[in-house]
Amino acid sequence: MSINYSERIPNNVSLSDDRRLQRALEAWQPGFLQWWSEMGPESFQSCDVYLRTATSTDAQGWATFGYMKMPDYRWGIFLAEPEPDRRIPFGEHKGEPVWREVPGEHRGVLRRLIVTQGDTEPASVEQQRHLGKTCPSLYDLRNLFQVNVEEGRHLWAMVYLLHAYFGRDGREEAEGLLQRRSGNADNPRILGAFNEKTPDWLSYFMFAHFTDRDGKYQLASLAESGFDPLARTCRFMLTEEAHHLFVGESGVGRVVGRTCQLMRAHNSFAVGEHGGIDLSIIQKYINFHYSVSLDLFGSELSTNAANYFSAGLKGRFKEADRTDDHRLTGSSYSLLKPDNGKIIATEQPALLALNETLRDSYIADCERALARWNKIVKDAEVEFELKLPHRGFRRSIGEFGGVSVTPDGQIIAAEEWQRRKSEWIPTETEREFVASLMKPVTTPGQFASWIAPPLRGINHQPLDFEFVSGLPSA
Ligand code: BYC
Repeated sequence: MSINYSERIPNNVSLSDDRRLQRALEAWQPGFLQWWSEMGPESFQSCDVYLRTATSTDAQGWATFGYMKMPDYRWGIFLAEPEPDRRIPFGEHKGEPVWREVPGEHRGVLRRLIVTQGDTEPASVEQQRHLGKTCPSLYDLRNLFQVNVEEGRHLWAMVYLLHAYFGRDGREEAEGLLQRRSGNADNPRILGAFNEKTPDWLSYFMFAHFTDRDGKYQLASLAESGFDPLARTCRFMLTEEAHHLFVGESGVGRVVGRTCQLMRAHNSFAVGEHGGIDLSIIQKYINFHYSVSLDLFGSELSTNAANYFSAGLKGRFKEADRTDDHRLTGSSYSLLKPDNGKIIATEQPALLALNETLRDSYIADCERALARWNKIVKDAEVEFELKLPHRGFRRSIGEFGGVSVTPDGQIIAAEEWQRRKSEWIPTETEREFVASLMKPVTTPGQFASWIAPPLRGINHQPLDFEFVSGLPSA
């Protein structure tokens, strides 16, 4: 592996041997740094943050911890090591050697997939840029920044592919990734969820849990790709993704834990006056973020997805573990869809239903995490069960788009849904209440009233470790 640590861009893609690519990336880098200073974490750029940096893909290089200022983070390009004699694992080209270069006939589609993936990474940094000012602890602040710099690195990963394999139009797309802005009416990010606001830390933990988890499933599908550079890039990104999901799941779990503790102490479901967030509000946040994230999988029946699969560009989650023919010609899938006011199961070609197949894997994963949150509730001896809403609830994309479905899966009239929506998703008053709790806590070892401390610190550090120092004065 050729890593030249003295380079400005740490990498394991022999960048120093490729002058053309090096020049392209070095030309892009100032724009990236400009974007980071404009759209990255607001007010904290000169703080010292205890960060983990990937300097190589082996176990040691990848867990290097130390203080640094975020703009000095060494955003680098890392691909998982190549698998010798890797074969395309699915689709019409199954069994053929993987592509080391872009197959000409799939160039446009592949570029589009890479751009869509790449677009989410800076978008999430933009969505989260205000959060530092209301952090519930230094531990959480540090985790937020870790996630942010890694999303920046994931952008680098996709830009590397665009620069290295797509020539001039790749370079233009890489520029576009720095131009679009989350929530901007004229030039928004590509996918819906990445134009939503992340106004408070409960939203942030929900986003890191539900929306980053879409990232896990999409990256895992792209990690199967017959275009080997994409597969290897996504494999390495997945190792970073695990920490983001940990931040989300443990963050929500700690809020749930604190709420239950307050409920027990005050013998009441209403913990707002004691500085906690009621379980009923947490449930509404779950409903909101889960439904937004379900839309990210695209339409249930998708010729795009069928084409990606048949062409060998985007596989299924854990493709290799599946025992079918990996081509899906002639297979069917039982798909739920609304029909005349009811939700019915219909047989559909499996090839067309690949987005739904991936959504199924995601939903099963969300169910497992939900069970872990419910265990926190149960262990606290509180009578309450958190639930995931029905997959048709509040959807904008696909078969359920615009259909008024309740969390328990009943189709109702649009007016009734509008009348009752305050039972299911956070009201303005509830959002304002959550916002009112968002007071920064920056004393090492202390945590906001609405969230329990984590079990342990990062990298075996004690909880009162100064995870971020040199904070701006309030
Ligand atoms: N919003 O056949 P359809 C992550 C568009 S998250 C807006 O239904 P397809 C991360 C679609 O583009 C992972 N538009 O869907 C998480 C198409 O447009 P055109 C991101 C949408 O193409 C947290 C039309 O509707 N990675 O990494 O099969 C923090 C019909 O398309 C949406 C990827 O998404 C939507 N929700 O699948 C940081 C992987 N859904 O052609 C990072 C790459 C669909 O009519 N992307 N549309 O203009 C893909 O694989 C596919 O593009 C999708 C959609 C799965 C997103």
